[in-house]
Amino acid sequence: MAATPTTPAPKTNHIGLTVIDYRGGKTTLCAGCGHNAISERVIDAAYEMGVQPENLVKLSGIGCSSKSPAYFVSRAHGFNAVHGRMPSVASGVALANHQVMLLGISGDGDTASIGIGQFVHLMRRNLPIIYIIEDNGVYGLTKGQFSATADVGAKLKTGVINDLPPIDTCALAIQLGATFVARSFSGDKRQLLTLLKAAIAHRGTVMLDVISPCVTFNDHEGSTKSYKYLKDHDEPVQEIGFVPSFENIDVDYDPGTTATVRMHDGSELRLRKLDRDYDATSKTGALRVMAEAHEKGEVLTGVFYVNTHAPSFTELLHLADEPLSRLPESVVRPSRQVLDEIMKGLQ
Ligand SMILES: Cc1ncc(C[n+]2csc(CCOP(=O)(O)OP(=O)(O)O)c2C)c(N)n1
Ligand code: SF4
Ligand SMILES: [Mg+2]
Repeated sequence: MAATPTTPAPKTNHIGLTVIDYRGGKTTLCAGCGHNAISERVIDAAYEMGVQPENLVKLSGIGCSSKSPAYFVSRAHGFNAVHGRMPSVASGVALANHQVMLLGISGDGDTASIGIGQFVHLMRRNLPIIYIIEDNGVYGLTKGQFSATADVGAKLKTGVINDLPPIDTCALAIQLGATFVARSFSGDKRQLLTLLKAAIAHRGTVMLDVISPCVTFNDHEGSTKSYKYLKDHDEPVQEIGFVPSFENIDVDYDPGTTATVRMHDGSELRLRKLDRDYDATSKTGALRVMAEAHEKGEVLTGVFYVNTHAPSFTELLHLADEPLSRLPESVVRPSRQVLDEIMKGLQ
């Protein structure tokens, strides 16, 4: 008698979850929007790294990009903040519970226009957060006006030309103190996935600017954030490899041309040199190379700067091991006697 065929058990990650456990709701963004590809990579990275969904806090502001957290890891916590104000909500979450993993999704408008004040202060604190800008150079949700990351000379569909210089969010983040700064392209599956996995292993501010074409308002001839422009001008500064701590670290690599960065959890980030000599541990070197590339109209991608030694904001504050949100009132509330003494001191 022939054996009854059995359905193979679904593949699981090292915490026993399947990729389905990391999915979100069905996207309502336009078909082909770069933001959808980023959500897919977040799902893959969270699955491959074995992120505990209930330990993840997804935060965003307002925009098509800021809707994205609804489309991945439904089992996580989520907070959709006011336009450009996600960093202050994220800071509050990190202080209330420094054991959760923060993932902020913003847009170029949300970050570099209305939210720039909050963004710069977030970057200088090195708060443990992965902050992703889904960067399409326009305000997609409000029908495609230029944002502050649009390049000089970029053209809208209506023929309007941008004559203001862009804010380079990566250069700004490096200058201000973020400790893992990278740029990628939503169409580069491999590079983006590797960067996201390394970002999960980092403890400090990860600022990841992902060029993410808006197919409805900014994917035409004359745009510098279109799929075609990126395909023609994307210049990776290095080839990126990542070996998570729970995998066999002894995989072959060429140490002569590869710089290895050991991440906080013991994982290894391997940066293999390409044509140009790029040192991702030098702030000044990174800023110079980025400025030179900008003058040539190249879109550099890869890890621009990484520093695994700087203390994160929560370490600087010497917070108690037990998260504030879990401490009982009997511990966090001063007694009547203590309050009376304080009041006496004020008289
Ligand atoms: C306080 C406030 N001002 C303005 C708006 C209108 N508004 C909504 S989304 C948006 C810009 C979104 O652009 P971006 O962050 O780049 O996201 P995208 O839609 O391009 O992904 C603006 C100006 C708003 N919702 N709230
Ligand atoms: S309008 Fe642009 S940014 Fe918004 S969902 Fe559509 S393609 Fe994406
Ligand atoms: Mg935008």
